[in-house]
Amino acid sequence: MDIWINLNGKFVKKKEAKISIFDHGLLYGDGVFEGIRSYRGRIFCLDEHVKRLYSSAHFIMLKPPLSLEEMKKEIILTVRKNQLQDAYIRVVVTRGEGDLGLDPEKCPRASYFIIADKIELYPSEIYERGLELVTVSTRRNPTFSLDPQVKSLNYLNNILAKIQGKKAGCIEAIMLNQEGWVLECTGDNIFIVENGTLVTPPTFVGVLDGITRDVVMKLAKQLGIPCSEEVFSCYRLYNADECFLTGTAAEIVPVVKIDDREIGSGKPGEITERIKKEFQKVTRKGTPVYETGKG
Ligand code: PXG
Repeated sequence: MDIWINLNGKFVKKKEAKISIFDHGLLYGDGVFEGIRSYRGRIFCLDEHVKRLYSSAHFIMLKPPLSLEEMKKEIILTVRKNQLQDAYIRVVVTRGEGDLGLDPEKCPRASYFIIADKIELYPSEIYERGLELVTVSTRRNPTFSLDPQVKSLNYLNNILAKIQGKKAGCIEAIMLNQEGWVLECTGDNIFIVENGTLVTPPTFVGVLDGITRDVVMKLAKQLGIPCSEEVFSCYRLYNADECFLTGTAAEIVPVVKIDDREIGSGKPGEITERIKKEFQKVTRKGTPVYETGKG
């Protein structure tokens, strides 16, 4: 079935949704993006995602061609136009068309597009049995080179790590920083459980301030599970009682083996399962797509 793409505020069919080969988003990765989900016709954490998109854009001095509030409306309209209930939404803002040359001033108009499509989930056995992961040698871009908070169109650092992980037979890979501290995966944050306490790396070591990560920390508080942001090494990772990943696409994924070491019992942990259940409940509380009068 054809899907409708929102290209600069106009709905066009997938086949006709084209951007210039001179767009600096393509030529240089000069742009920003967000990945968002809707559950049962409700967009989860819409405000948080759009805010992060605009913060990423602000950091790279890119002015989206519409306001934050207008962008939220366009996202809602795109999900509605495609009559989706459970969707994966990709919002991209690029520097726009320009001459060759890095200079962003060569691009007079920023461009944006929104894709809302059916969500492709990881196979269910991954959630039931848990993931096996490896740490890879590709280090995460340091904050002083490109702040990992910026969800830029240049994801090559993470793609290189993903390739390494896949070559080792894993669908995700754990990235470290230059000092060897555990950071996150290529598109997911990481948590460990130690003696009943959740531990996740603090954002200052160079991890994305993930929206799912934040939701999980809030859920842990409500459930009375202690949670702390701490820098940790592979030693603590291998010896944790439990481990799981968080991300918009993946939600909560148990991890049962890392670098050939079993984590805890080698099965998805009890606290991981509790968090997963609670997370599924909160995803029902997103912004409704079909109830408001807009559009
Ligand atoms: N770390 C990184 C580096 C990410 O890119 C996350 C953690 C999780 O953050 P959220 O806010 O989603 O909880 C991300 C974001 C995809 C895709 O299409 C997903 C992300 C990035 C790029 C592509 O699956 N996840």
